[in-house]
Amino acid sequence: MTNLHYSLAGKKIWVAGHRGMVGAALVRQLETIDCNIITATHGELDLTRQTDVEHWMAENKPDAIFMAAARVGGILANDTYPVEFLIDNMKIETNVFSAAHAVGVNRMVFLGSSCIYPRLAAQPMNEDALLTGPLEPTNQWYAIAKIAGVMMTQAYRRQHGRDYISCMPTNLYGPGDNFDLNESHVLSALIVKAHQAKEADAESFAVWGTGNPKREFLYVDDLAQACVFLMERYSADETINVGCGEDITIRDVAQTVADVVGFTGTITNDLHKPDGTPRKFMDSGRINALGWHASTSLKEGIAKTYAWYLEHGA
Ligand code: GFB
Repeated sequence: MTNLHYSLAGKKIWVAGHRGMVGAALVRQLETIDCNIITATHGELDLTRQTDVEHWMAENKPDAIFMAAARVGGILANDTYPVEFLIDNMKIETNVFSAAHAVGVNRMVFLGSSCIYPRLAAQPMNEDALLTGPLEPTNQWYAIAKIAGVMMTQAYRRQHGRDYISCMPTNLYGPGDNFDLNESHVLSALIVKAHQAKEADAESFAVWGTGNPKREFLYVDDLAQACVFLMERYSADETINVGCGEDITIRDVAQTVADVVGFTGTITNDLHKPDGTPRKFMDSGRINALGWHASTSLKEGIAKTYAWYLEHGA
């Protein structure tokens, strides 16, 4: 285990995006630590409005920030709303970074996404792959905004000595996920589809695309634990991957979801929908070497997410 670099004990910690799946998991993780968590709902603070962010930051002056606020979505949402995925995320990042620096916030973890890497990067992808090739067209807008966020951490480190870092989570799922079939990521969508097919006693449900792409899935509470680990123990310019160390085809994860949900029918393919990146399996060797590993298996994570969905979403 690498040494403690920054202690959260007694600090005022802002979780930006606390109502999202990642933000809520970060709050759960931080509640196990003696620190003062501050949050702001979208109604209290619109992060796309610069002066509002400046006023809020000056009033609240957090010691450290987990920057988990973003406009997020699955492949269809990204491909449908390029303006929002690029502009809203650029505004949010620019406003938070500049206002944080202006009031002297010296510690931040910025959360990116594995889609920042080139569409056909060598697999598994390590951090050196960044900006070495063309992006996946379906989410290039979000990827550019997230790459800009990585560059913002590096710019503030270099020019102002701010101890800001960025991390690159792989595909995430878990409690608090988005279960809207048009906006959501694949795993939450498959849970909804398998559940609805079971309830309707349907013969089948459809996955988008061929089912051949592979994805790496990290349970969101494992990510939150990794983010706290990095806040406390990582300080460098380079971004750092956060993955679970194995990936799976969409076809196989759909079958795993069906098994967990208890749907025994067949799984078909909707070939009118895009496959997206063929594979985006990350090399998480650097964070593993620091002492963090994912701990929730895919089947266990799906079961926990399905239980949450039944309690809150279905
Ligand atoms: O999770 P997902 O929407 O986004 O899709 P990406 C992953 C794969 O699942 C694609 C297939 O190959 C989809 O074709 N898929 C199958 C489905 N059935 C479904 C379904 O019902 N819904 C969805 N959504 N997919 C995202 C980026 O890429 O990865 C985001 O667009 C972000 O910006 C996220 O970076 C982590 O994994 O393809």
